[in-house]
Amino acid sequence: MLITHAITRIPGNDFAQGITTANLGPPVYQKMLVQHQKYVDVLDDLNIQVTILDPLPGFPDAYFMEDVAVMLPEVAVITRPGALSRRGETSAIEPTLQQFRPILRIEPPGTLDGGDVLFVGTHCFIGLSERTNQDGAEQLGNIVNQFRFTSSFVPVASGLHLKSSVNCIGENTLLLNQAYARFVAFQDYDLIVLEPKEEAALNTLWINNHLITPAGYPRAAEKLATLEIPIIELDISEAQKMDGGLSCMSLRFTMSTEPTNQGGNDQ
Ligand code: CIR
Repeated sequence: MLITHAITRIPGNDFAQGITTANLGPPVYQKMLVQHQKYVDVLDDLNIQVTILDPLPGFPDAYFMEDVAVMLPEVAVITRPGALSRRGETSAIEPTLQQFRPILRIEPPGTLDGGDVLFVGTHCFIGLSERTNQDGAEQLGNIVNQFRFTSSFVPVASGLHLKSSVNCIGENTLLLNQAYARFVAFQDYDLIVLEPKEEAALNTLWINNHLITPAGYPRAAEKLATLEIPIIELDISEAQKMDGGLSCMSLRFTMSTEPTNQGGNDQ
């Protein structure tokens, strides 16, 4: 499926106050802005029309757009983020989403972060994590089922979100860690497994027949090269210091009316 649109938000100068468990040193705002702009430039180069929102004061994690909504071909589902400090981000994204899709919502007591939602073709894997609870996962499962997607739940035992540890990087190919490589749920796919010291590269994006991967993981880059599609490496050191990766910094979707066999905001 061709991704035609993305929504990003410029990180605010309070971004270092966001939630983080990473121990990678203090993040630098100017560097963050430069890296974020390069990320937007890459989407632009892939012919994606990027809507760039202003920083959201008081919400230092708000540039991690992926967590606040799940895009289906017919609707946008506004999530209910698991972290209390991020709940208010959802009302801020609503006017922008309304320009593209009718809105549905995850309702209390459900919680759900978009980082826990992985589309592979017409299947939607939903991670049960510290951010996404059973009720939120069931609500999203019911919604995607109404729009022709199947769904299943996957426990998230390590990493922040499901997509910290497994991503779809080809029509039938998953990039995952050693623990998920043993999961029954993933055995129907071609698997590329990364070793623990390169797990940060698991959050690689497959967009418009390109792979966008974080810079600095040579073994991962070698394995990705076997897929023989163009690879773009991006330095995202400052987002990584805030527990972020490539997928979280945009909400990606298609406005194409051509029939597709894929959906959701991830391919
Ligand atoms: C958080 O803890 O919510 C942010 N500091 C990082 C969110 C990263 N989002 C993602 O991986 N989808």
